[in-house]
Amino acid sequence: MMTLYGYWRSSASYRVRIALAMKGIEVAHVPVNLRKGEQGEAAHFARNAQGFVPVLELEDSTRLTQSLAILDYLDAIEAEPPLLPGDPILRAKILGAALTIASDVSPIQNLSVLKYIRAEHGCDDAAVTAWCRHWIAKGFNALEEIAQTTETEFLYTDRPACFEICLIPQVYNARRFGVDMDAFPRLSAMDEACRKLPAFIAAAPESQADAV
Ligand SMILES: N[C@@H](CCC(=O)N[C@@H](CS)C(=O)NCC(=O)O)C(=O)O
Repeated sequence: MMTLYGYWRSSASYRVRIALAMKGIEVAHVPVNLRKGEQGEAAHFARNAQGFVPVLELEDSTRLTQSLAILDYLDAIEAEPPLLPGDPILRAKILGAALTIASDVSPIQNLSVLKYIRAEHGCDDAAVTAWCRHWIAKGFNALEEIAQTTETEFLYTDRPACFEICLIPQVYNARRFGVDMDAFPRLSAMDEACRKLPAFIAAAPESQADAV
């Protein structure tokens, strides 16, 4: 069995958990407690030189990092349901929207980034919250604009794909930081629909054994 090193509230771990559940792949879950700083311990750096979760360890001990690369691996070993379609243009559009979250929005709220702006730039709780809200809303504004032009239930498809796997964990974070989701009706509808599906329920932070 493969092992997923993750954290219940980590959005990148949440993405991988959704993909695993959608594909019906069972893994062993090993928590790395980010609040306690376990990602900075030597044991975890040996798994991921960046000190991030998630890490997917294969049966032969090969370790994969970066959630979107892990999703790509899971699509390669288990085709159904596909996380990205075969059509090259649709594929690029879905991946582009997913990367808007995974590359442009999510990293700016990383625990290490927030610790840095607190320690080096004197940001207090209010400033950190304002920072997170600003960058999430900026990304969501662009995605909502795209979503207003498509007629599918989800962004470009009628079932959740790679984009929604990135969106739902980011909406979870948006709520934590008090982003007004009423400003994003299409994204909110996708979030509501996904969170009713068994794979998304199983992968949700509150369903994890290490949730506190
Ligand atoms: N681009 C990476 C991001 C991974 C990442 O940022 N993980 C966060 C949790 S969501 C983390 O481990 N943070 C620990 C820290 O910032 O110290 C991916 O998609 O896997």
